[in-house]
This record gives sequence, structure tokens and C-alpha cells, in this order.
Amino acid sequence: MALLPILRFPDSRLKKVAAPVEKIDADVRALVADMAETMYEAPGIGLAATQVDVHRQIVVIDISESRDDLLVLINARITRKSGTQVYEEGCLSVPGIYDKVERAAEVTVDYQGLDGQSHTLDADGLLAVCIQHELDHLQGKVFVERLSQLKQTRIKTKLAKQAKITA
Ligand code: QAP
Ligand code: CO
Repeated sequence: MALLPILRFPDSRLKKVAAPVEKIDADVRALVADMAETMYEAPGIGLAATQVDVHRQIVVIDISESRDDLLVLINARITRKSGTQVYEEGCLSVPGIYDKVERAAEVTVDYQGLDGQSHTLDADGLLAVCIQHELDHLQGKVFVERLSQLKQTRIKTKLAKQAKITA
């Protein structure tokens, strides 16, 4: 197991589109274990492979209070969306920045688990937000890009200043 470095917005590698996972082999299982360790250590509630510079359709999520309910989504597709909700989002690739984003209130997602079996999940509330946020990453999209241009510019300025301080 290992902690993986997380790409920081606006790194251009966050724009890459992830390819489907053809075979869930030992490499994929090791990557999932490292992604989970990285998410728990951060701590975060979701992490997409894109954020650790691996461009495959893999997401880990754990929204549980007890941090012991890992959800692994491989080759996930949202098959149904309904309603809208606004949630204050953050992202491990955009540290210290939080803002409200409007997304679907309920989603149905088809995916493969680590066992390679197909599953269907109905999600609402925070889990629905998290699934949409993470699947956006696999399409090369960061939540900041769903905000106004003015907010995006302000965020980039703030992150650049922050990077100078910590450098
Ligand atoms: C995505 O985000 C998410 O800025 C997962 O300094 C977030 O785990 C989906 C984090 C909110 C739905 C609602 C962010 C940790 C973690 C930070 C995260 C930070 C430390 C973000
Ligand atoms: Co994110």
C-alpha cells in the first residue's frame, strides 16, 4: 500500500478522459487499495483515478461517518438522473476551496465492483453528489469548471498565491 500524489487544479492532466478498465487484475486491485488509502489519509470522501494521474475509469468513495464503507466504482455509467440539488462541494485537487454546485438530486449508476460483477445503485443526497463529482473527473472535469468564469479566475489566483507561500 502507498499514498499517491494528488494532482492540483489547474494541472492539465486533470483534463484527460479516462479509458474503460478491460480487466480487473492485480494491478487494478493494488491501485484501488492505494487510492482508498490516499482518500482516507487526506481525509476525503471521494477520489477518482484521474486525480492520481491514472486515466482509467476507477473511483473510490466513502461517505460513511465510520470511514469503513468503501464503494469502488469501475466503468461506471449514470443511467438515470432526476431532480436538482445544490451542495457545497470541495475537492482534494482544489484544497481549501468550497462552493455550491447544482447537480441531479437522484442518480442511478451501473458499474462493476472489484469482483468484476455488474451492479446497479440508486443514490440521492451526498452520495449522488459525490458520484457525479467523481465521474466528472473521469471525463476531465473539475467542479470549479461548473462555476462562473469570475469565480474560476479568483480560485486560480488564490491557489497560485497559496502555492507561493507553501513553496
Ligand atoms: C468530492 O471531495 C465531494 O479542500 C470529494 O482542504 C466533496 O473528498 C463530493 C478535501 C463534497 C461531494 C461533496 C477538500 C480535503 C476533501 C479540501 C473531497 C481539503 C481537504 C474533498
Ligand atoms: Co474532486
